[in-house]
Amino acid sequence: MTRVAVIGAGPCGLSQLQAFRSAQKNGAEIPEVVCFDKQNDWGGLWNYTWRTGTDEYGETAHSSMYRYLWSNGPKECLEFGDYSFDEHFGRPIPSFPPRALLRDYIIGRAVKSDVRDWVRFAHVVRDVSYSEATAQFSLRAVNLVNQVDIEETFDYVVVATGHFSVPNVPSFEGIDRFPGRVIHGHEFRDAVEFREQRLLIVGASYSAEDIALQCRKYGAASVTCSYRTGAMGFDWPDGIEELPLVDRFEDSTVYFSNGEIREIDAVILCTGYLHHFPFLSEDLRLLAHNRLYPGDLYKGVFWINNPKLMYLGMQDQYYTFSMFDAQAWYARDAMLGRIELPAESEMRADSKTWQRREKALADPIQDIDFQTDYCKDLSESVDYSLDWDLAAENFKHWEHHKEESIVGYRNQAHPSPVTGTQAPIHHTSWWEAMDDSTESFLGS
Ligand code: FAD
Ligand code: NA7
Repeated sequence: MTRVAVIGAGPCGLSQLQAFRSAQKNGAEIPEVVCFDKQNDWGGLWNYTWRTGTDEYGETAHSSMYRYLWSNGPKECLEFGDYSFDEHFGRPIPSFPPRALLRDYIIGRAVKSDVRDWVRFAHVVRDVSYSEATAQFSLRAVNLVNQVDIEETFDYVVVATGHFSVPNVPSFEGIDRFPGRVIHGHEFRDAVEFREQRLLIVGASYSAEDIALQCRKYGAASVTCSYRTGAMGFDWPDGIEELPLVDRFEDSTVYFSNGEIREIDAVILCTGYLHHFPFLSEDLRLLAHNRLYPGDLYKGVFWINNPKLMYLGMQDQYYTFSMFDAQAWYARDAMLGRIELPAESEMRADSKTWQRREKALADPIQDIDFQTDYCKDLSESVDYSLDWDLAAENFKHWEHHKEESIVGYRNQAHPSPVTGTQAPIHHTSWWEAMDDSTESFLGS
């Protein structure tokens, strides 16, 4: 029997399991699917943990999520085509749910599809290599509970290990003598820790934006964000500012490249993450940074050198869960032989065409159109549908709302691309909502 290994039971891995279950429910014969996850539970990054550094098994702690994290994009831009928020919650809910509700939603579909038995939890994958002789992959994993190695062979491997867990950590002159805390966003857990402190945040993307707002919301004395390429440029609330890149630290004094100087109590490096696949042999390893169309992947999924290896979710992400589904459905249909992949030269040419277009993108609106076209391109070939144009419109409104008010965009509501339902406006403005519990959010 054909065997498929899925590495990771986060949103991408669960999309792959869902894709196979859905085909099976529609009468298809499916391969044996074995999913490995190093954590004790599914959900990937959405499993909040207080742990930083290493987990209970001595493995690197996976999650980069923190307390009080609310969805940073409208839920109507990530909704599953085959499992709506209305179905999960039994009624329309506002557009920007806190972390716990999104995790509940992801897991709700997996529970409904009864795929838990396919997952081996607390199993870390250590080595994957391909043998031309047998035309199979050999995979070694460790059962972290009893420290027993297992080695098995598979016909296909799907890498769904995410790329927001291994921090990119730059250094700055004098930072080694800075007297306060220096952490990466990956280790940030609770904004309350920085109450009354003067905070420096390095970086100018989603993590910097959200952690700056969080820390100020929960009482940081001031937040100075430092950018390398360009400022985020929002109309920040009182107490948050942006300066160009840090030049050097002298004890607790920070000197910036434009000559400004600030006294700082703590530093959070929001400098992004590395695509990191130490468990793959060199010939299978994707080299990429956080971009919309990472290299050497056909359809953004298939490893062109050996398309029996697939990667899910390796893109910079506007779309998340629905894009992962479109990828997983497409990967499934290739594995089931329903889609025939073209010759290597054609795959390379197709990937290059997307990358040329990616290079010419000039602003977030064009980025959104690009990723929408990518999702449509995938989903048009498989039995996965939602109103991508409506989702794209939601994203564009969201971009404008952020420009209008960075503390206010989460007070807006959007229509569902799956059911058409218009979300209600949340009962409390996000800037004033300190309680992110499910009870408080749902108002029940
Ligand atoms: P992950 O969620 O990272 O899951 C990967 C899984 O692989 C994990 O369970 C891990 O344990 C497992 N794994 C890794 N290595 C191994 C190994 N060697 N062996 C076995 N298992 C392994 N998206 C949104 O839509 N909305 C948001 O508001 C949002 N906020 C975010 C906030 C933060 C701080 C971050 C970092 C990301 C956020 N995202 C958000 C984006 C996020 O990338 C996706 O939502 C989603 O979690 C990606 O899913 P994934 O399955 O690719 O990766
Ligand atoms: P991103 O979106 O990859 O952004 C990384 C940021 O870090 C970006 O602004 C980079 O600046 C900056 N960076 C990287 N290296 C440096 C150095 N050496 N010095 C200064 N600044 C640097 O990662 P995020 O963590 O913000 O977001 C990841 C996900 O988490 C995202 O999908 C969200 O949903 C949550 P640049 O612009 O390249 O100059």
